Amino acid sequence: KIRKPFLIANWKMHKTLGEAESFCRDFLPRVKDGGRVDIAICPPFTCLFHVKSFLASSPVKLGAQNMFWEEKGAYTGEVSPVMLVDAGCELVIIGHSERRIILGETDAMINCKVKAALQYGLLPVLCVGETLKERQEKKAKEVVRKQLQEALEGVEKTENLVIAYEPVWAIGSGLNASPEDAEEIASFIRGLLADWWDREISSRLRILYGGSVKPENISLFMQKENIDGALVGGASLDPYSFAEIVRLSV
Ligand code: G2H
Repeated sequence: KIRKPFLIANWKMHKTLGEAESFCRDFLPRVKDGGRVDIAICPPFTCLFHVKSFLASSPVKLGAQNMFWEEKGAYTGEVSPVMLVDAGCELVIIGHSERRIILGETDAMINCKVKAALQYGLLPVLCVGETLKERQEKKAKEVVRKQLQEALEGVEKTENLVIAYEPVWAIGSGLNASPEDAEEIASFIRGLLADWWDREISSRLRILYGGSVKPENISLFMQKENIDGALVGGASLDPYSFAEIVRLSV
């Protein structure tokens, strides 16, 4: 593959400090040579700084699952890009469907977050994906195109971007998309970016699949031309299963 595989653990709202520490002790020795694959862990905010302390001599990067777009101010309950950088983050997940659906995050908010991440030197991992109803109505591409277009409105072409295609119906459901369906959308996304930006940049951007990825199915996704890795939820909570996913992704 021309693009280096990227495996990102999205812990969602899981793990106390103690549990995060025990994950690191079991997981990190299994991924010592980070040469062939990029790996990141996105713990909840409360664990970021603690997890960072274990990553010092490891190739694993630290990421957050969300952030606000302002640097500081009266935004009760929010966390800024500067705070994430300060805690040791290099990347941030933006626009995950759980935030869109449960927390009411809009494409306009996601656009502000993508811009803020780039401005403060964080790699945005932008999530897009259709619901089951939209897929059944054959609107998957239309939905993904709109989400991407609005999230990237006014964003200068950049290589500092990762796109995660996560069909909502495949998330945490145990029902993964077929690798063929995922590849079809990944290739559609790469085509859109080639049109909007340019072919050169689009061929270098990493597009990940997310939704019930596990050791049993990761290789099928990685075999696809336009899928360059995965955003892993449930299966990333267990250090052995996430290490196995990393091992099987190259
Ligand atoms: C999709 C994915 C990680 P899971 O949300 O972002 O979660 O692997 O549990 O489906």
